[in-house]
Amino acid sequence: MPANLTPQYKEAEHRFRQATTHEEKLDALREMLALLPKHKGTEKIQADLRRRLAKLEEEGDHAKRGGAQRFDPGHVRREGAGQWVLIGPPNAGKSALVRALTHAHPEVAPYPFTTRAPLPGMMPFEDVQVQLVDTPAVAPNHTEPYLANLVHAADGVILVLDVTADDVEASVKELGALLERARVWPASRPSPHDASPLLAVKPVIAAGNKCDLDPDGVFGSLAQEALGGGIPFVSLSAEHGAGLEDLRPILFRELDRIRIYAKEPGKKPDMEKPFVLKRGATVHDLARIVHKELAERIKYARIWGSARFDGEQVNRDHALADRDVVELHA
Ligand SMILES: Nc1nc2c(ncn2[C@@H]2O[C@H](COP(=O)(O)OP(=O)(O)OP(=O)(O)O)[C@@H](O)[C@H]2O)c(=O)[nH]1
Ligand SMILES: [Mg+2]
Repeated sequence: MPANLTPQYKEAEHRFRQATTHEEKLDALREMLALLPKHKGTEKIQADLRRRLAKLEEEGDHAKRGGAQRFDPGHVRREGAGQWVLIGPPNAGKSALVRALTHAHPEVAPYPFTTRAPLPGMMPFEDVQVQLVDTPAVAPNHTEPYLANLVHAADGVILVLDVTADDVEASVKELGALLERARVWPASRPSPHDASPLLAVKPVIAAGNKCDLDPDGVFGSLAQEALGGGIPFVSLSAEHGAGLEDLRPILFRELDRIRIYAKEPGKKPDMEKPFVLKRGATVHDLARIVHKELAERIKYARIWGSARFDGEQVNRDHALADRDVVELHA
């Protein structure tokens, strides 16, 4: 039986996926449960949401009993156009990659378990910034339990592999198990039938690092084979720079975001700092992030870019396109 989920429910679900704090998650989940149509076709979803809610409430109680708020390494505040979390076995080059692509300076060292806590850095791409989060290694019996939360809340996941390592296949299995614990499903693979609404479908890509030690690409091909189909694979060298410029645009594109330049009537648009929205966002969505109050009053917009002609007037439900210049009219 189809679940017939309403747009309001889907909006709450979207908020749940975007939530990074415990309170935001609880709020969104309670709303999802309240808005879920209650019938036979949604029984499984109801049970799933209730279970998750009970777990979150219990975690909240624990935190309260623990007194003052503790630093939670399982939450890194999302900044910029979107957040990618890098996961991989020890020594794969996760920190070297974050160092090469962002202004952050995580420690890079030739021994395992160098990185002890998540560390975010911002990667410039054209006129936006994309957040990359370096993390401690994933290894049997050594994986930090909070990594599953971090991966679940991210907008995308980069599996970093040293293609020359002799245990690539075991590492891929370990990473697959972490994705499963995190309830993450790679967007590029066909969704499983009867998927739980709490399964987070998001881009998962692989970075085949240390390609400088693999001139014929033989190890790279083996790593790709170990990953199986449906995971985009970028061959690169974090230390020597090969492939990095291929990776940047992929990291922005896979987030499925659009950049919008706002303009006031009679003035030039601000081409320096675009607003970043989900693909499919409308004039009304833009108004909401420009100014909440404005969103209620917005009547129409003029668009330069994807419009049929410059300055075309469109209504508030019009879907915007990447790099549109938009003038909002209340
Ligand atoms: N040849 C080569 N060595 C690399 C490359 N990237 C990283 N390394 C080396 O690999 C070792 C591990 O790099 P890190 O960036 O510390 O690896 P990590 O995945 O962060 O490791 P942990 O924090 O221990 O999990 C270091 O000695 C780096 O110099 C690369 O592209 N080519
Ligand atoms: Mg590291």
